[in-house]
Amino acid sequence: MRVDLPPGQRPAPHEPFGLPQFGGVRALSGPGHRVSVGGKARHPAQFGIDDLFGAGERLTRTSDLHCVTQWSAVGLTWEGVRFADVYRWLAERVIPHPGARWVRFTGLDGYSSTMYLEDALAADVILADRLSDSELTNAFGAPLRLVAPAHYGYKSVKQVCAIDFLRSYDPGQARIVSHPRGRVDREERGRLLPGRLWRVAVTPGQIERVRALFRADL
Ligand SMILES: Nc1nc2c(c(=O)[nH]1)N[C@H]1C(S)=C(S)[C@@H](COP(=O)(O)O)O[C@H]1N2
Ligand SMILES: [Mo]
Repeated sequence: MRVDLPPGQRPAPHEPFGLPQFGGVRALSGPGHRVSVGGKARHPAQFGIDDLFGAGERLTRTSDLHCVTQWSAVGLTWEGVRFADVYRWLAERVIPHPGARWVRFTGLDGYSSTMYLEDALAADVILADRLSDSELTNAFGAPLRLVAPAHYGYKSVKQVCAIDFLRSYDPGQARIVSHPRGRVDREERGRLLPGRLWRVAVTPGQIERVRALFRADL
């Protein structure tokens, strides 16, 4: 087992890794799954996954997933296309407002998380439809999920059904607890406390209390 996890992270204690127990996993919306793209945009529209995937080269990338509640899943191999390629394709069609510097992803369960657009355009951020050489399962985000490895897991929205360009940050389901940027290397765990304090104050055993107190999904 690799031991070079970022500060304050430990290996996920369970297999399969992750949070499906917290995310409200929804059944697939069927082969005709559409993604609504809009927000501050001139021509909001809906697109199929094939449309979005036609925007870029399909690639396979291995990365780690760091949940802010301190577990990390290492060596996950995702397949998909870069969000940056999809964005360029979309931008020509929906025409986002030039001042829209944030992008919100929403899942079928209603969960949403907003990334700083510039962060989402990094080369390692992909929209994935496959994990470990298999189709994604619903629990891990089928039919389409975001994978933003440099950011805490709360940015990696599963079952993406909407992408909205925004002029300001929307905390979504992570409420005031989440950090607008959420970068792991800066330990931007949340807005309320600096990362290193967060880590000490919010131990994995206390996370349920934080979730209940702020009604936050993390
Ligand atoms: N649609 C949706 N996406 C979501 C969540 C969720 O509850 N619903 N939880 C987020 C959080 S907090 C984390 S850590 C990761 C966990 O990803 P996994 O379930 O694939 O492990 O999904 C993120 N994406
Ligand atoms: Mo998380």
